Amino acid sequence: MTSQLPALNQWVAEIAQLTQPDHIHWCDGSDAENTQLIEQMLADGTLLKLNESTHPESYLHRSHPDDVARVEHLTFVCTTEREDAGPNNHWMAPDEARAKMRALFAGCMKGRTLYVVPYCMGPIDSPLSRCGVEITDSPYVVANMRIMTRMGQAALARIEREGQFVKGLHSTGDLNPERRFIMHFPESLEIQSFGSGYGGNALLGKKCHALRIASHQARSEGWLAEHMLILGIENPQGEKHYIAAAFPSACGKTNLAMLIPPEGYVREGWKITTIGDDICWMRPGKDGRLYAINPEAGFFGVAPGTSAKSNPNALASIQRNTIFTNVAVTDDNQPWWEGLDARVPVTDWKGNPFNAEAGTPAAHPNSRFTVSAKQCPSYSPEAEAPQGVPISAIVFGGRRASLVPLVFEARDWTHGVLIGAAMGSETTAAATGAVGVMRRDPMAMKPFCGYNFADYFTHWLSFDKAGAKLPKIFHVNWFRKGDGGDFLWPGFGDNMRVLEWMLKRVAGSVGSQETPIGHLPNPADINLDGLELGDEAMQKLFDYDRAGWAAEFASIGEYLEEYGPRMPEALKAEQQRIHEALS
Ligand code: TSX
Ligand code: MN
Repeated sequence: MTSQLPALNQWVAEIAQLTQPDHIHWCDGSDAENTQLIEQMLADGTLLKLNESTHPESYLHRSHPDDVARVEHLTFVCTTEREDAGPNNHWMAPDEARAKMRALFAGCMKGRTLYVVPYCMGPIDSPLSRCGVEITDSPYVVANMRIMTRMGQAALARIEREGQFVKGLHSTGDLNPERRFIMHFPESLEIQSFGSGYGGNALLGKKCHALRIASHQARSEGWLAEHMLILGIENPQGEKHYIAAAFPSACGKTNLAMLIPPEGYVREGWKITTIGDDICWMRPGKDGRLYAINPEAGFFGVAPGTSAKSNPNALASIQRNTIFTNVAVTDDNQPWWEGLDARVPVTDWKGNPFNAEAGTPAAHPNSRFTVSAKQCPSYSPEAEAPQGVPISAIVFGGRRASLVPLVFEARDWTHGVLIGAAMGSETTAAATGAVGVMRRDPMAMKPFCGYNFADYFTHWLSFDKAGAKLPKIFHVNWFRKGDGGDFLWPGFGDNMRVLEWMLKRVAGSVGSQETPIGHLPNPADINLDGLELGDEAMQKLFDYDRAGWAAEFASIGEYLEEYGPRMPEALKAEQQRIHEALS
């Protein structure tokens, strides 16, 4: 098979010439094709079938033990000018990168099948969507791309119509970490990934396309490609609002996207719906508001910590038609991970007998589930709307044991951009090993912005122009601890109370305490019915420490200096204004 687009046929022929596959398969995305691929992967051990009665049509994949996460030190943005990639990216000259990758790809598909995977990021009929084609030699990648994107015939038809697509080339190679690179060429809309089969490195539609390449494209076309969940809130009057939120890893983005409100809220008729849990593309509409789509079609979620308590909607989603990667297995062949329940698994993520005494986790801390968003009970029909959903509030957040209050609101757009640029989070054991160290991660985009952060902040500021009806910007912290070391806020479903306050602020129906760091809630304006917060919680969650914030703003100033002379003056001025107001 070939396509009706000569440029695509030519590219596939060129890559086949370079990589020398035994077979070429153009993916149509059909059920029959998927069934055939799954059977093949079961036969060669790439997939293991899980318990059919508890988890119908679900499979376990065990990756190479050295290939379990994204590899930031091997991820490059290859722009002509080094400065365009910025200090936030590793850079390599495009010619040098191409030569390096060409040598790796030469002959790498001998004995393998080359799959041509056409995909669409976003609803197939949305003007906000963008298409790509991934060439890969991994049937596991094909099966995951089928869940995570609109993959196959319909995407190919759109690509043939538009004539433009992101070219993604991927091979697992020999999985040698010494021969592993993830290269991005934003100027020519190309991605080349070699030597890893892991999600973020291999499912090129996700981080590589929908964030790194798309952020670059978004800048030149006047939109935003962000690392944000999107959720819908419906109040008892039936009014719907949409919120986009960015958090660094380990802050529970997927949990917030699928939040179940406290009982009292449900009884009154409040509803939360899920549009997306990871990526948000937004563009100003004719009315000046920002309209958002989720470019993905599925969830590639972290398994550990997912339970009936932390996220019932996620757990319900993954009872069938799910690909699990690097989880443990129980004696009756069910997937298991730390934090799921009290059972003890028999096999660890590497396939070895699990030894509970050894003190190492049974599931890999970065083990994952891949599942269609349509299986999520809270999935919103609006997620398929071609025009997207209008965003009423943008939320930034981080994991901060001290200083940062539960919620505050930016004074205006520029202040909000500064709050996003200054975002920070404390590391957890799962991420690094060093626990509790504050890392700044502007807009949760540090690993994903495909161009210079200084230019990125300038781009964000540019949305504040005549006729714009921009969302309000908030900052939240679910992770404030008391002097005794306990979390002061119950979090999870109770975060609904904070979301409700945001909507009241959007409606203009409540006031606030004005402080140099922004608008803090009057505690009486947040519904705390049914919660028992002590004096320490009330004080620390709803007040701010002036001296502590003065030190924080000094640190923010130093941090922003790192992005050099391209930093927008307006952002530096905003930092200085607040720093002075605090001293
Ligand atoms: O996801 C979380 N959210 C957002 C939920 C919508 N987590 C888990 C983070 C790891 C991914 C949270 N953890 C949240 C939260 O709001 N808050 C906390 C901290 C916390 C942990 C446990 C309790 C309270 C707070 N309480 C008990 O375990 C009883
Ligand atoms: Mn993410």
